[in-house]
Amino acid sequence: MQEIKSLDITKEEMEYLLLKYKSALKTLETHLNILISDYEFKNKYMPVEHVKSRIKTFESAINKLKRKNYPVNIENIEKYINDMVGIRIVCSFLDDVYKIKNLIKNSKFINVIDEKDYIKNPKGTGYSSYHLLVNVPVYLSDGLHLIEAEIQIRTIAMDFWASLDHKIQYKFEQKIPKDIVSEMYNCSVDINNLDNKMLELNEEVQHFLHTDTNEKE
Ligand code: 0O2
Repeated sequence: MQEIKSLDITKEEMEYLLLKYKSALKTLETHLNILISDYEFKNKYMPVEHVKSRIKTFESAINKLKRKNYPVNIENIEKYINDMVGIRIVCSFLDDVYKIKNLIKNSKFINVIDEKDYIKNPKGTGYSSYHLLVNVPVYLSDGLHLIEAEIQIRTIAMDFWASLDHKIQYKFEQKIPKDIVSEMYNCSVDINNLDNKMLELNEEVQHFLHTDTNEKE
């Protein structure tokens, strides 16, 4: 709390910044829900298990600025913390992640400004996920504001690993013992194998259902 005070920002300014972030989150959530429902209707298939969203706390933004060696001030939060608004889309199978990613990229409403495929190129920790950095249009009384947001798309298996990894990181405040880091990496390899196995099984099931229907006709 002390550090938030040192940001030299009035309560009113902070509330207005939060209002912009909350508006961007609502807009993005609504648009994503529409896109996903439309996909389900047209394909008679729901690739998404659940969607989670959050506004990053100012404490967490300050810690991130420090980790990246930027001076801690409100301008740098707006400039360098591009995931103040965050949405996580958790999918069933590996190929669903790419279906959802393409759905968002083809949307006229959401402007994708950057993307990172941590599934094809996992981070050193073993972290796997697909990240899209987007601009969300928010219309306020003084006109259009483009607010950056991060969309993380991953399978339930990847989400299981990342959630537990996040808890471990939090407990050790980033100073995780080396053997735990290495065990977590090994677990991420197991998770990746499981995801591939589940994808194979699903393809087999689809093939079986398809040939079964064709034989009946
Ligand atoms: P939190 O608490 O989840 O919000 P960059 O400047 O682009 O290299 P940046 O902005 O950190 O760095 O982007 P990156 O690497 O794409 O990661 C952004 C988010 O991905 C993180 O946000 C985490 O949510 C998640 N992430 C990245 N690496 C890991 C990891 O090893 N384990 C887990 N559990 N999550 C990870 P924050 O702000 O760091 O954290």
